[in-house]
Formats: sequence, C-alpha cells, structure tokens
Amino acid sequence: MREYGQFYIGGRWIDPVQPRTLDVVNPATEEVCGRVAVGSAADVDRGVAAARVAFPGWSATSVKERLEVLQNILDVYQNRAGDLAAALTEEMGAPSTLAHGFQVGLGVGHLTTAIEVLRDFTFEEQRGATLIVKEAIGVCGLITPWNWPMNQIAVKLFPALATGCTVVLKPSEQSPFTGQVFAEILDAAGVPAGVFNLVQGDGPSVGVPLSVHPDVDMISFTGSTRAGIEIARNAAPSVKRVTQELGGKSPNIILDDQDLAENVGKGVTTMMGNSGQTCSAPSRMLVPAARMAEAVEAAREAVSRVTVGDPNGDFVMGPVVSGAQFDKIQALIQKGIDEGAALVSGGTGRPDGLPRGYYVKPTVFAEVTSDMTIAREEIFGPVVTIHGYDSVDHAVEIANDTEYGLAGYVAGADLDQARAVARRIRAGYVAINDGFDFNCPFGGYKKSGNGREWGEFGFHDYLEIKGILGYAPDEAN
Ligand code: TXE
Repeated sequence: MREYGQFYIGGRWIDPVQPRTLDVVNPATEEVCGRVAVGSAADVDRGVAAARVAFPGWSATSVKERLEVLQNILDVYQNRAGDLAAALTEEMGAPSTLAHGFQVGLGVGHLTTAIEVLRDFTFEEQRGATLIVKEAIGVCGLITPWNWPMNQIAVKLFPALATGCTVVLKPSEQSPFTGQVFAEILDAAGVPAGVFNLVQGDGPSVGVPLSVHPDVDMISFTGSTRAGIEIARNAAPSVKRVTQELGGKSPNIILDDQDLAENVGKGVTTMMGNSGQTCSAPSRMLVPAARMAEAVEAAREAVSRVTVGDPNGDFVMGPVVSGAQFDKIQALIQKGIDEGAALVSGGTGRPDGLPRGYYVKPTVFAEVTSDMTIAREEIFGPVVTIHGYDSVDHAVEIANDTEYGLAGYVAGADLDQARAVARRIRAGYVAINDGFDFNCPFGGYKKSGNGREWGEFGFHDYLEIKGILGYAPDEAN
C-alpha cells in the first residue's frame, strides 16, 4: 500500500494546506493500492509562488548549466526506471514489459532528445537590424493524463526545463504514483528549488485553480477534449497560452497494393497495445471494400493472439484504467452492435476467467460506416473498427470525416501514392509504413488540440518570441 501525503514545492516535501486524501485503485484487482494527498487552490498558490520565485534565476542560466541538470536527471531516471514502471503498472494496469520498455522508456527518449535539441537550439537570431530572441514563457502549469503517465510528463517537462521555464505539475488523480516517484528523481538529481513543483489532485481541486491562476503564464494539457475546452475557457481571462493534446480517432489506410493480411494484423496489434488507451492509436482501419472478407479473417487471426490478463504476468493486454473507462467502453461496444456493425471478435462483458479487474475483450468490428457512433467517438479501449473504401479518394474522405485530427497511418507499396495520401490526411502526424521519430512534431488538427510536442517543436510552445529593433551590430547600422 503506497502512502504519499506530501507535495514537492520549493525544493521540499511539504504537507498540504488542508489534509485530504484520495484512494488509488489498482485496475487489475479493483482494490485500493494507495493513498495520495489532494491539494486545493491554496496548495496551487504555494506551488506557483515557488515557481515564480525560481523563474528569474532558472531562465537566466546558461545552456551549459541546464544541460548539466538534464543530464543528472537522465542518470537518476535510468537508475529508478524499475520503480517508475512498478508504480505505473499498479496505478493504471500496463503490463510490466510495456510499462518498462515503452511507458518509462519513452521518458528516456524524450529526455535524450531534449538534451540534443538544447545543445544546438538557436535562442537568438540577428535579422538585419532586428534581433529575434526566444525567451522562456515563465511559470507553466502541466496537467497530464493517466494513459501514458510518464511519457506525458516527460514530453512536457523536459522541454519546459530546457527552455528555462519553471513548472507546477498536476498528474492525473488516477495515476499519481509515477508523478510522486518522478518528483523524488528530480529532487535527487539536484534540480534547483522551485524549478519543479508537484501538487496532486483532480480537475476541480487543482486543475481549475492552476488554469485560472493569474501568475501562471501557460498551461500545457493532455487529456479529454471536454477538459481541454474547460481549461481554455478558465484560462481565457488571464490570457495565458494554452496548448492542448486531446483525443483522436486516427485512420489507418491500408492501400490495395500493400500486403493486406500483414498490415491488418499490425493495425490490430498496435490498437490493442496499452489496452487501446492511446490518443494516437490507429482506431479506424480502412481497407479496400472488395477485400473486407480477407481483412476480417486477418483481424480475427491477429486478435486471437492478444492475450489478456494480470499485468504482472505474461499477457499482451492488461485491464483498462478504471471502472468508469470500463463502463464507457462497454456502452460503446453495445452501441456498435445496436447500430449494426458486424462484430468480428470480442464484444461486451469480461474475458473468460477474469471475474475481477477492469478487463475488456479485444474487440473488432467490420462493415463500419462513418455515421456510426463507434466510428465517431473516441472509445479509448481495445476496439478496432474496419471500414471499406471504394477508391483512394473515398479512403481519404473517410479518413478526414472526423472532428479529430491527431494522427494518421498509411500502408502502401507504391510510395508515391502513399506519400500523396499522407499529405491529404488532415492530422498533425502521419506515418507511412510505420516509422518512429522522437523529433517528429506531435499534436492535433481540429478538436485534437493545438500546439506541437516532441523534439524541437516541443520547445516552441514554451518560448515567447521577442523582436528587438535597432539591435544591429555596428557595421549593420
Ligand atoms: O480525462 P480528463 P478522463 C480521453 C479518452 C477518455 C476520456 C475521459 O477518450 O476516455 O478522455 O478520460 C485533469 N481543469 N482522454 O475523464 O478528465 C484531470 O485531473 C483542469 C484522451 O480521465 O480529461 C487529469 O489530470 N484539469 C487523452 C487530466 O485532466 C482537469 C488522455 C485528464 O483527465 C479538468 C486521457 C479541469 N476542468 C483521456 N478536468 C489523450 N489525449 O491522450 C479534468 N482535468
């Protein structure tokens, strides 16, 4: 049983202003596995004040000094990777191999990338008589979700620190353990007091006071579109910057010239990873309509290999994060059945032999059309919908027929055609025949949000751009 009763503020572990705690439930057992202090507006005030005091000093440090701090964090992070992964598996049910290899591993990738980007980043640029200066925006509130808890903290925090910002982090109330272990890591790495502050709590108790706070310069948020809109609304009176990485309903177009069975299999396996709780997951699979039967067979075969069970055991998929997510997914699967989609595999109810824990059956629907609820709403569970298209133009039309625009996937043997299709997808991130790149900008069009994370693009969100006229070197005057 984990007990975390304090917040990390101003370089110290301190008690919350008012004692209140929240139980954390292990989704694999449905039992309480820990207790975490819940903050209030008064704790947010303290965190923001500490970050404000630290800002002038931290933003004035040299790149070399910040590189040293980031390198220290990397060393401690790698030493404590096992603790982070264990915390993560307990709080959100990710299988331990996924938790260690990807969930926590991505943090190493983002940190290493931030170090590389910072080494070469151009903070100042002379253009004629004008100097362009990129300056840290100030105190940043980072509000993160539970699905890739460590990755989401990493992708925000490291660019924020690298650019000279100071932060107050509020992790999801459903996955607070990783945030707590992570604060211990930053403390051990010698991050200067007040540069990083941690206040735990839920949306109303801590997320809202952070969003409205007049002394916070920016909120970086990842989570639901609902909360993203609320944050932007709450932030508006103080005119702070708000970046949002929200939901997705990403298309996976398998073109006719590519190996259909192989790519259907890959799409199904990718979708089931992390129990489908990935904002950029390839949730809508688009195949040539004439080959629907072939695709269904391949999907059935692939899904039969997705074993479900105890995240500490040798299974591909663990539970989903909570009872609320379980219920939401069940309702959407039922809706798919009611609206006439063809259920290929899975369905409602728990998998056999798993009476406890928020386990969902890996589910595939075929013959799905864009008007169905399962094609429109983000399910955020292990559910793939297969849609048939009649032509490449039709595939692109289906791909873009969504209010989201986070990611897209194209599989094609003729690369010219695949590239042309990738260009036509209205999304912030499109992968042709797989591929992974820590420097590729990641963020959404439409209701998937705004701002871009990852690599160099992740730095821009945390910088103000100032132009100083008449700053020309003597010879340019
Ligand atoms: O998210 P919330 P929930 C989607 C996914 C999922 C649905 C609901 O479809 O099924 O959202 O998940 C904080 N002001 N995604 O309800 O509520 C909250 O405390 C400030 C996609 O768990 O958005 C947590 O830290 N903060 C997504 C964070 O927002 C607020 C990842 C996310 O929780 C707030 C997660 C408020 N008013 C869910 N309300 C992705 N893009 O990957 C909540 N929070």
